[in-house]
Amino acid sequence: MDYLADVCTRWASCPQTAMKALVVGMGVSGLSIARYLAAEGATVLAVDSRREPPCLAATAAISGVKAQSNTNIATWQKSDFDSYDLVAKSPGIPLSHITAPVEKITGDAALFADAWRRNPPNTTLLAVTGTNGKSTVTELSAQLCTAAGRRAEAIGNIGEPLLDAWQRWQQTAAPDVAVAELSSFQLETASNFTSDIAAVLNISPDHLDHHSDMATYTTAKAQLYHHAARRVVNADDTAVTAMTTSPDVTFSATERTTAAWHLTADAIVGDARFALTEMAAPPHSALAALALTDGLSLDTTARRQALANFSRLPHRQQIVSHIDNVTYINDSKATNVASACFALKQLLGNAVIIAGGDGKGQDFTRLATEAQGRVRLAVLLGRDALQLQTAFTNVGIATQQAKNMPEAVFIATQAATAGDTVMLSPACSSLDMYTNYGARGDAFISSCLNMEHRCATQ
Ligand code: UMA
Repeated sequence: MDYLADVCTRWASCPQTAMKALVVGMGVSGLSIARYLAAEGATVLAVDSRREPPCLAATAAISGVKAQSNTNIATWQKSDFDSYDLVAKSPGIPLSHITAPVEKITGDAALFADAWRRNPPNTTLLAVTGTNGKSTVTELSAQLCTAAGRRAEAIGNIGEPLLDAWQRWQQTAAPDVAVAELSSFQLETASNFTSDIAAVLNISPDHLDHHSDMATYTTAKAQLYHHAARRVVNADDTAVTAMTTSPDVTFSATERTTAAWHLTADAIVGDARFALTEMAAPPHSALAALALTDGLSLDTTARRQALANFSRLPHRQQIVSHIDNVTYINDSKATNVASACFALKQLLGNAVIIAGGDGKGQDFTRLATEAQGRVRLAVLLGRDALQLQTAFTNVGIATQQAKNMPEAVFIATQAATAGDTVMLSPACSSLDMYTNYGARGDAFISSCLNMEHRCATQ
């Protein structure tokens, strides 16, 4: 459905000073939307279902904006939206919670695209979405550009809301290159999103509590290609290849391929050869980032340097320690099976993995299959440890249960041998044991550092 048919028409037909907008959600993106719309001259009411949403005070402080917490628009009738020209939702709010006419509904990505169309900066816009790896690819792409002397920024779902970046660019200069990470939550209301280069990295079941089904989720992601000047496509992912009949650049993690960029056992090969041994970046993400920035004529030595110097993002295949020639990786952000499989595929050599938590009813068979031939022991934690045990045992992988993270790291350290990796990649949500995946990752890191200290003093 064409949401916001379109904000573009709406802006054109409605004098902006007369525009009445409802902003739903007062997190960081709700705040950025309210700030942007107010600056455009609209009168804004911002609402949030929470009593004390994170950005209540900051939103209330904007001139022209009224902030109202403890207001659940999921209970509103269609007619309650009559007095608003525009209903701008925060990404995390499911469309099904909003009964406003669809043509009124928009979001930060659509508003950003509209602002860009009306006043294009002298910036090359790269756009990235996908189920897994999008933050790393976004950050790495920006770093490849920076290393080659371009002023580049990573924006969007990775951290700084799109409209905050947009408003900042009105005060200071816009960058040469902006790499925008977009989630399916943003894309579901952004049929107008336009970019110079776009990549959908991969698609696997995720966020199905937000999108009603897999088709809706895939359709949201596919919006990224609709108005992209150059489409970068993962040739290994059938859901992605089905999104466009005219890819401009392809990449593949298999050796026998006709893709422009591909991964061999020891290198990424495209317009040049990039050896994996000289790379701190995860290989699959490096492959996608090189394909995404293909065409920007970035210097090859600079790209090699950026790949070698890359610091992995917190909790995403983040290297946290080296003990006795064993590498310890924190991938706590892997809260589902697809994400943990993605990390497993990128391991060089054998591994001991730490997995488990709240399995959210997932089937762990695929995880166990992916682990075959790579994982010598699975150390299992949390509520659904027994389900994981069954899946790993079925494919002949040894398992051991641990009561808590320090014990899991201890068991993993005992089992690992020189050249191995110990990786926390839980495939589960953390909420049965921790407040969030960050707290779980932090527990892993401190357990690794304790282990490092213990080994050093032995
Ligand atoms: N709220 C309601 N009613 C509801 C649900 C939520 O009022 O029914 C309110 C909440 O009370 C809260 C506000 O909406 O106050 C939160 O909005 P939000 O969930 O959209 O979060 P933001 O703080 O605006 O952050 C969002 C992204 N969050 C989500 O998409 C869930 C951030 O991505 C992003 O960094 C930020 O915008 C800037 O663009 C986070 C994320 O987890 C990191 N993203 C998902 C992912 O990467 O998998 C998509």
